[in-house]
Amino acid sequence: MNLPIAEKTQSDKHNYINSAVLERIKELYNLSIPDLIFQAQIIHRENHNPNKIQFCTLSSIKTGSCPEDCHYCPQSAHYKTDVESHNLLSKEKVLEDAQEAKNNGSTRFCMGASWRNLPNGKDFNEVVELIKGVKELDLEVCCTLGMLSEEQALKLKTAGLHTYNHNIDTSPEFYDKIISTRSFDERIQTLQNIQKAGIRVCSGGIIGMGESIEDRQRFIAVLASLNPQPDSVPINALVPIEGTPLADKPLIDPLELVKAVAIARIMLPKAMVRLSAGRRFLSNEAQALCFVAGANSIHTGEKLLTTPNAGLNKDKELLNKLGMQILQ
Ligand code: SAM
Ligand code: DTB
Ligand code: SF4
Repeated sequence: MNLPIAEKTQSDKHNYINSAVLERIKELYNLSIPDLIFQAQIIHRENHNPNKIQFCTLSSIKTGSCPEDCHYCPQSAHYKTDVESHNLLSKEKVLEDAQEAKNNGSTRFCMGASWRNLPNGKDFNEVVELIKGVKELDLEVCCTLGMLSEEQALKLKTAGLHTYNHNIDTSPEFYDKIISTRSFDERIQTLQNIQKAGIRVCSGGIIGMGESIEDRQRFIAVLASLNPQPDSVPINALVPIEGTPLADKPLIDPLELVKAVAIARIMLPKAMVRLSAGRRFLSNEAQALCFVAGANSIHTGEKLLTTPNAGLNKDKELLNKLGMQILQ
């Protein structure tokens, strides 16, 4: 049984996790990859078309100078990285990019901003206009703008926002080693605000930041214990960025990513499982294995938010080789 988010208190981190869910995840972790993928395929085929992948395009509508200290992030003002900061982009530019994303097969357009929390006033009003404009292009509109109050969430819902991305990033226990400026509880609070407003929740995290296997298990267990479960789960592989505290972390073993995808698929059967950052470092074969394990969405385009991505042509070629199609 899932626990409602509201019942989880600040004082007990373990409260985020349903113990039966965690036990099941531990069992799954002990399976061989063939056995794990077999189980994931059963669930995947019961809930999704196994030959279709959703294309989602990201756009960094406000970049850099972020007051948060997320150790992985090139946009944090705490670290010296190559990212060029800019304020909120114009509506013309964003809608042009959204139209291009649509022309290239994306059905979802996700606008990201490097805010601690979405400011009220001029920027808020401009974001509302962006949401309305992207929705008019008949795209699913997603935003990831930092923390959100319930009141703000309601206004964004009215503007036509389909989904909001806000990641828990890792286990509650490892979280404090990665971010000090905003707590795990605050992240959960934002997820609750989004969900209460009737906006779909997209929440996932990053593998490869130096977390233990147990942290990975607990990270997926938190997501799977949320009630309702998130509609979409992005699984990022850390992209080590020069200048950030995680710059020297080695790239994750792709099979660890396959495992995380398969377990997310089994534990969150209805969710879109999105293969996100770090995909460019995966071979075609590793990506194929992730799709077989239940990933059914990718972030496509030449760029993620600030870092290079696999690129549209490569993605189309890959789906072609695999005999798979873009989900329309
Ligand atoms: N500022 C907003 C926030 O933090 O919610 C939205 C943008 S933020 C860049 C979205 C997510 O991208 C983060 O939560 C993190 O999971 C992921 N991300 C950022 N930098 C990354 C990196 N170097 N490697 C992998 N994932 C990363
Ligand atoms: C998510 O979990 N991954 C995407 C999306 N949500 C917004 C962002 C990945 C960012 C990777 C680093 C960058 O390009 O700046
Ligand atoms: Fe800011 Fe988001 Fe980057 Fe954290 S992940 S530093 S909140 S842009």
